[in-house]
Amino acid sequence: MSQVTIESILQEKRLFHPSPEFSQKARIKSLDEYRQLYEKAKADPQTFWAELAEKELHWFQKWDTVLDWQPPFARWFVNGKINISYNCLDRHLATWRRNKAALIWEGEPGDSRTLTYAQLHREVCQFANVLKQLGVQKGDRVGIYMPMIPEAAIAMLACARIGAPHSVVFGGFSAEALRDRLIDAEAKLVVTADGGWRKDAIVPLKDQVDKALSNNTVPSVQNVLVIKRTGQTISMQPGRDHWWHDLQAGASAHCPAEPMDSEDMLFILYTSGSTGKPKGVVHTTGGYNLYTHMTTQWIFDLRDDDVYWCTADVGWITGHSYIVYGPLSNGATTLMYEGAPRPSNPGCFWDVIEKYGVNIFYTAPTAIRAFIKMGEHLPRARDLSSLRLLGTVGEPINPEAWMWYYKVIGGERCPIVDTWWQTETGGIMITPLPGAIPTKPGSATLPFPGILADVVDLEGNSVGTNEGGYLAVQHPWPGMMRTVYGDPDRFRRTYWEHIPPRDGHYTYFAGDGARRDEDGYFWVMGRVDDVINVAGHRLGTMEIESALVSHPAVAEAAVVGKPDELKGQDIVAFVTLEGNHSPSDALLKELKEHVVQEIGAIARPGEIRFADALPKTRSGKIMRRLLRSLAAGEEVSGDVSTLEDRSVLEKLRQGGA
Ligand code: 7RM
Repeated sequence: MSQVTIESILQEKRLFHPSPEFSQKARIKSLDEYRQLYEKAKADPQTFWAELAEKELHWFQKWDTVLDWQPPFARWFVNGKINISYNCLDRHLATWRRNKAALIWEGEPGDSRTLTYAQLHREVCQFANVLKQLGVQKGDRVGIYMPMIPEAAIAMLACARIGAPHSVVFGGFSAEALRDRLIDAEAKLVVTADGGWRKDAIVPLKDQVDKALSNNTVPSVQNVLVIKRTGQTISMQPGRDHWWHDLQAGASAHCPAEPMDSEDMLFILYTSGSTGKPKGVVHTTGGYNLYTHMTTQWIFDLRDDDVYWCTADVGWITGHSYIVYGPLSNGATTLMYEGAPRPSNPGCFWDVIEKYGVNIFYTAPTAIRAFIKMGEHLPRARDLSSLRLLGTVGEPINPEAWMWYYKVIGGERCPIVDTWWQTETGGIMITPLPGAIPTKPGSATLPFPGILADVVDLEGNSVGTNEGGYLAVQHPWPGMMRTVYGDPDRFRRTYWEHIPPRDGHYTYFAGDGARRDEDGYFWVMGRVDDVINVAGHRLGTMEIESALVSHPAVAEAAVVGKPDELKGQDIVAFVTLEGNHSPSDALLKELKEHVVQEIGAIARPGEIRFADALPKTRSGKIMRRLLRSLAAGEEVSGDVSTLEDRSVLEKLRQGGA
């Protein structure tokens, strides 16, 4: 894979226009229309968002102030009363959509299920009543640790319905990682399943929950609600653990949606940063509902007869915003898939597209690169002619992968929306509007209306055309995170103080490097902090280092990312050992396994290198820049004058064990 470099970007001149046919039918039909919207929103963001909020969402009570901005704390639609579960379900029931498919689920192995809006509403109400029966009240946090089954979405919507913020933990995280998150969120109840299917094997989710809760380390958790999925034997702790199907049987399907304050917390979602433990990103109700609603509608150009498929897991923000809330708020048909491409079924994605006639397909560059490797013959063997729009998210897409996606999957007829955004932003920020904005392979193009994105230096000044800088946002937007759960100070430090505020004017620092070309198009280069993006999964180097150091054999660890053809980046760990341990293949394996135990399989280091010492500055800081070059197999360039002991570098270059 070619790396995303300044040179490759400057060379990329190809421009792809949407077909006139696509543009004519699109929600936003031309570059002019986009520019008008953008200028309108820029001139008066509050009126722009207020008009959409009024027109597009149901409110129990209208707000009295559109935006209260006490930097860096924003409140949108102040004193408005709204419920996102109502907007995703109830309001569609009074229309012809009542019996429209809301959720199509394709499970493993070969299971499937379709829920209409009326059926989904019914199950969500029952689930909400069961939560209440188990003592969950408005404001209580609920942990959700689930496979990709309809009940994951049902649980989220049920929490939203009664005003209990959810905190979904990706089912691939370990018991330790789950425990940390449940403790931080002080969850009162956990929703899980006996197991989930993952690549021909069962993930024992309930066992992990038992482990996470063992020895009463999470005293806040009073009940565990278990969905039967795989049917394997699990242990049920009397009084604490309950089968969903038992309780569902007696649950009423009537449960009015609780009118929530716009700024009531909707969910916490943990994400990795450069320092410390993962942060609990807090999103609230009204602004998030509006932002995910509008971005879904305009970016995916949703029409009522579309089948829309986003391949993310609900454990990530993409699953929250673009499998569940955004599509359902729009009354769309959203597809949820439990499976993943694997050797026994490498063409499964194309089977799903053909089977359901998927029109809109949203996936990650890492998946696209894996498809390329598996071979063109697989998608070519399926009828993909239903597709009319493609999307990518999670990491920069290299132009070759973009071209392959465009040609082989999209048949050169589908626009591609390369969508840049983050857990923190709640929804997509920089993206083509597919009928309006011509695309360039590798560029996320232009900001969504209402988003004042820029590329700046560390003083907050815009940098020149094609100059590198930091991706930043100048004005609050409805979907932005409100705080770090329990740590408002960390919120301020992490996002609002890297670029010093000037005259009370605050700038959001995204943590990505970027540049803008002569057309104003954004080219996102990747993280500028100690976050590694492995196959679209965001991991903090420090988390992995802490996991390694918690092993008795490890004295010190430094983790960096190295370019990887498939995953974008892979994890390389440099490790020094305690005196009584020596490098061996067995220890290497053990350390990798240890990281999996501590965090989850997504954090398994691709490579561990044993070293005598780590390169440090005179003040004792690990010189990651050197390690990154070493990991990538590049010549160590640049200034090494601050390196304390040059012989360390020599030894590392020669390679450890
Ligand atoms: C949605 C999501 C956020 C980080 C972000 C970037 C990277 C995401 C793109 C991208 C280039 C894109 N949330 N990123 N999308 N980089 N082009 N279209 O991924 O919180 O998990 O990660 O992902 O570095 O800061 S996330």
